[in-house]
Amino acid sequence: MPNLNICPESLHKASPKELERLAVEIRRKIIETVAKSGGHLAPSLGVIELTLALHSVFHSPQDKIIWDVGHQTYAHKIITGRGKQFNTLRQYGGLSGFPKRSESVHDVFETGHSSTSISAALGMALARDLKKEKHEVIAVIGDGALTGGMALEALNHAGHLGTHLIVVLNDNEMSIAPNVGAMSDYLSRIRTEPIYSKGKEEIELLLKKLPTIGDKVFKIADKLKDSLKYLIIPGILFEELGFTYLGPIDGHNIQLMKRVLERARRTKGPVLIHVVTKKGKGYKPAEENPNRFHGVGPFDVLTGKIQTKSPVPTYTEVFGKKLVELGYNDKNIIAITAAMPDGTGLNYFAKEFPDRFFDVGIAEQHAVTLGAGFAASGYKPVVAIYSTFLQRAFDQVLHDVCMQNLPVLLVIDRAGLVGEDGETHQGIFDISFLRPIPNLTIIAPKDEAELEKALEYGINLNAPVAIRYPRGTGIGSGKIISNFTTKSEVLKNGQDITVFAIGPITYNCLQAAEILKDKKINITVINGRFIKPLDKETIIQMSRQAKLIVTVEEHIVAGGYGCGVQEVINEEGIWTPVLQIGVPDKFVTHGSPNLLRQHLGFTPEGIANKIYQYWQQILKKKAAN
Ligand SMILES: Cc1ncc(C[n+]2csc(CCOP(=O)(O)OP(=O)(O)O)c2C)c(N)n1
Repeated sequence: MPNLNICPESLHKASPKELERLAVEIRRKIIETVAKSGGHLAPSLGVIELTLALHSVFHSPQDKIIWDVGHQTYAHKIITGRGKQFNTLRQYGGLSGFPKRSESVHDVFETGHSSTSISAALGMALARDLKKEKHEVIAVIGDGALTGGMALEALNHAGHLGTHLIVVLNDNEMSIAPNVGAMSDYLSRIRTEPIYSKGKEEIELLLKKLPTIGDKVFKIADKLKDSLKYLIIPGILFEELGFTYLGPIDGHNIQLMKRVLERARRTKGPVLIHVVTKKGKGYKPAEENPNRFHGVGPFDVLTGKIQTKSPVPTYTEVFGKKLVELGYNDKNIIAITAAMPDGTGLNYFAKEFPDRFFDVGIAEQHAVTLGAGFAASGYKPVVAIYSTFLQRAFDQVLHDVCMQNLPVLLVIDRAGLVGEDGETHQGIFDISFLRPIPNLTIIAPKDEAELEKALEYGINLNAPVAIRYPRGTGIGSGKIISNFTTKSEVLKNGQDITVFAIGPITYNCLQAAEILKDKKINITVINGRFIKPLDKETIIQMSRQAKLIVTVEEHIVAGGYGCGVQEVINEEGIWTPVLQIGVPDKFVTHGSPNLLRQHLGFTPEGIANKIYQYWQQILKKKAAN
C-alpha cells in the first residue's frame, strides 16, 4: 500500500496522468481501509475525482471547501495530509469519519447532519466580502442533501444576495436509498433528456435568432422565448434562482472538472456546478448496491461479502416487522421516513403497504408536520427518525403535534450511543428536548418484547407518543409481557439503594446489583419504562424507603430521565440523595459503542463502581455527623 502522504499544493503541479494514478491509489486505500473499519464507502468512492479536481484548482485552506453531510470526505482527508493515519478511521482516538476542525485546517466546517453546507458557505462568503478578503468558498452538496429544507433556504438567500460562491452539486441519483422528490426528478431530466445537454450558450444563441420585427419585439415572441427557455436551458431552475448553472458534467473526468471549476471561479455571483457521479465508483459491489455500501460494516474486499451479523434481530427489525403486523390490523396506520427507509426498518411496511408509506427526502421537519396533517385527518401516522436527526424537528413536534394533541407516533431509533459515527450522530439529547413538551408520552423499552408492547400502546393512545430505542440488537427477548402500563417494573428488591433505569441499560443495572451484593450492598432495580408520565407513586415510595436513589440512562444527564425523577422527589420535599448516572456535559466522540460505554462507566462494572463510590461518600458523611 503506497504511503499516500500527499499535500494539496502538490496537486497543482500534477499532470493529468499523475492525477489519474492518484485516483486509483486513493480508491484502493479507501476500499482496503473501510473493509476493515467499516464506514461510508460508496459516497466516498463516488467523489475521488471531484476531490482531486477541487484540490488541484483551489488552494485549501485559504479557499474553503465545505462538505455537506461530510461522510464523503475520505479522499479529502487523504489528500490533506492524513493518509498515514487513515487506517485509524472511525476508531476511538483515530480519525473521525466526518470533517473535524480539530483534525485539520483543511476541515473548515464540521458536518454530519445534512443540508447545512450552502448556509455555512454563504456565511463564509459574506464574511469574506465584509473583510474585503479574496478567496473562494465552495459547498459540495449531494442530490440527497439538496432535498433538505435548509439547502433550499440557503439557495433562496444566496441567489437573492448575488454573493459569489460556488455550489458543487454531486448528483449520483442516490440519497442513502434512491433519491426521491420533484427536485430529484428535475435533475434526472437534465441528465437524461438530450436537449438539456446542449451547451447553454448554443441554446441562448438559438433563442436570440428567433424573429423580432424591426426594433419592436412582439410580446408574444418574448413569451414564446421564455417558455422555450424553460423547456431547453439546462438548470433553468437554478438560473432563475440567481445562480449561474454549469453542467451537467462528468464527475469522473478530472480535467473537464478542472476547466469548469476554473470557469466558476471567474464567474461573478453564485455559481452551481452540476456534477454527475456514480455512487460506489470503481468497486463493483458498491456500484451494484450503493444503498448497502453507503455506510457499511467490515467486508471482504475480493467478494464484497459483508460480515454476517448476529442472528438476533436488531431493534430496527423488531420495530419494522411489528409495524407490518399492526398495519394489517389497522388500515389507518401511515408510515413516514425522512430518506431512511432501510435504516429505520420501514422498508418492511413500504413493501406491504406502498400506498401508506411516504419517503419525504432528508426533511425531518416536513416528515413530522406531514404526520400531524395525517393525524388531524383521522389517520395514525408513525414517523420513524433517528434520535440525532429528530433534533431538527423539535418545533414541529412541539407546535404542530403536541400543542394540538395529535396522535402522531414518533419512533426514535439510534437513541443512545451509536459509536463510530461519533459526535454528530450520538442519540443522547432526545429525552432532554422532548421531556418538557406537554401532552407527549415518552417510552423507553428495556428490550425487544417491551418495544413491541410499547408500539401497540403508542398506536392506540390517541395522543402524541415517542418511543426511543437503541442501535443494534438487544437481549433477544421473545418474552411475552402481559401487563404493559405506565407503571414502572420492579425487577429486583434490596433495602439500601434504589436504582431507576430506562432502556436496555436496565439489564446492566441488574448485573451491577449482583456485583454490589458481593460487597454487601443490596439494591432495588426498577425498570422505569415511561419517561413521561413518570410513575410518581413508585418514585415517592422508594425515595422514602431507600437511603440513596440512583438513576441510570444512556443519555445526557442534563434534562434527562434522572432530572425527571429528581423533580418528583423535590416536589415531595424528600431529602434522599440522588445520584444521576448518564452522559456528562460533553459531546461524545467516535469509537466502538462498547469502548465508549466502558469510558463512560455504563458497563455493569462501571455502574457498580459509580454507585459504590457514591455510597462510600454517604457512609463517610454519616459517620462524620
Ligand atoms: C438531517 C439528516 N438526516 C438524515 C441523515 C442521514 N443521511 C446521511 S447521508 C444521507 C444521504 C445523502 O445523500 P446525498 O447528499 O445525495 O449524498 P451521497 O451519499 O449520495 O453522496 C442521509 C439521508 C443525515 N446525515 N442528516
